[in-house]
Amino acid sequence: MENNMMRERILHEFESRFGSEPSFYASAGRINLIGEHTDYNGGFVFPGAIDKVIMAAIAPNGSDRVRVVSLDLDEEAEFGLREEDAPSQSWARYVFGVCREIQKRGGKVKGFDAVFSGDVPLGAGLSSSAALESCFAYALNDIFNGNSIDKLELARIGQSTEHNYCGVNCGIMDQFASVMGKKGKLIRLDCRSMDFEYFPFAPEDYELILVDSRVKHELADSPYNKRRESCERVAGRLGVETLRDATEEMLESVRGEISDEDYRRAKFVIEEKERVLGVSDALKEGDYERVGELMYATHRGLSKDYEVSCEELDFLNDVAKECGVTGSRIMGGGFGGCTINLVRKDLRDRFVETAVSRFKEKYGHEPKVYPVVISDGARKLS
Ligand code: GAF
Repeated sequence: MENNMMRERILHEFESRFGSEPSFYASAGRINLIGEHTDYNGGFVFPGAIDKVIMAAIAPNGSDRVRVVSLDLDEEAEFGLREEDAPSQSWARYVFGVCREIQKRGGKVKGFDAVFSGDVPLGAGLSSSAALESCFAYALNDIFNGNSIDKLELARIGQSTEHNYCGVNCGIMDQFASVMGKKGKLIRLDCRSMDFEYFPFAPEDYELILVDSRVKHELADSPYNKRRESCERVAGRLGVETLRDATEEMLESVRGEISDEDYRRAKFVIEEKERVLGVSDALKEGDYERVGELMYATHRGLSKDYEVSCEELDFLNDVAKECGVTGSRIMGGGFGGCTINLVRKDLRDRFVETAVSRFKEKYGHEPKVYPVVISDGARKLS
C-alpha cells in the first residue's frame, strides 16, 4: 500500500473516532542477510529495515486510559496503564507491553488514543511485531519523554515486550533493525557488545528477492523458545555465558554428554557465527558469489541441524539452486515465512516465474514475491 494512502485511511479513522489532531509515526519490518538464531547466543546478525511499515496516528487524551484501533483487524482495545490492566487481544498486548516497559524504566506514559495500520505481511518472518513495538516505543518516547530514551533502549523495550507480554523469548535483532534501520544500508550487529556497523548495500548486478511460502509462522509458544533453551543448555554445559564463546572443538569435547539434538543446535550456531563474519569480508570485497555460498550453507544448517525449516521452504531453496540463484535461504525465526534470495538481475524474471509456477504446481497456491528495498527504521512523519 502506498504510504500516503495508508496515512489517509488512518487519519480518517482517527478523526472520526477521536476528533483530536494526531502526530504520525512509522517503523519498519526487517530482512536479515545472514546470522540467524545467533542474536540470543551473543553472536552476529546482518539485518536491515525494509520499505514495509507499521504506521500509527497518536495523540494524548488527557486521561489515564489508552484507546487503540487496529485498522487492518477492525478491532479496538482499551486499557489502563497498570500491570493488572493487560488487554486480552494479542495484538493489543504489544502496545500495552511497550507502555509498561517504558514505565518500568522510569519513563512516562499517560493516556493516549491511537489508530494504526501496516503493510508488513503478518507471519511472513518480516517481523511485523517488531515494527509495531518500535513504532509505539518511538512515538511514546517522543510524545511523553522528550526523546530522552536512547534508541538502543527503545529496541530493548520492544524485546522485553516480546518476553514479558507476548511469550516469545526472542533476541534483539528484529527490534534493533526496526529502530536503527537506514535507507540503503544493512547493519552488522554484534549482539554481545552491541557494537554495530552500517554496510551500504546496493550491488550493481544483484538484488534481494523475498519469496513468501505463505506458511504462517507464529513464534509465540513455538519451538523457537525450545531452540533457545537447547543453546543455553549447551552453553551451561561448556561453562560459557553464550555460544558466542564456544568453538567446534569445545562442542566436540562434550558431544557424548549432551543430546544429539542439543549438539546439532549448538553446531549450527557456532558455524553461523563464522558465516556472518565471512559475509562481512565478502561484502567488503564485493564478492557476492561468496555471500551466496554462505547463504546456502546457512539454509542447510537451519534445515538439517537447527530444524526450523519446512517442506515448502526447502522446496523454494531447491528451486532457487536449480535456477542458478546466487544465494538463497530461509529467513528469520523459521517454521514458515520467506526465503531470501540473492539473485543476479539478469536472472530475476526467470527465477521469479519459475519459483511461482513450480510452487503453485506443487502446493496449489502461489507464493508472494517481494523485492527488498532497504529503508529507514523508526521515525516521526512530518
Ligand atoms: C526471530 C526473533 F525475533 C529474532 O530475535 C531472531 O532470533 C530470529 O528469529 C532468528 O534469527 O525473528
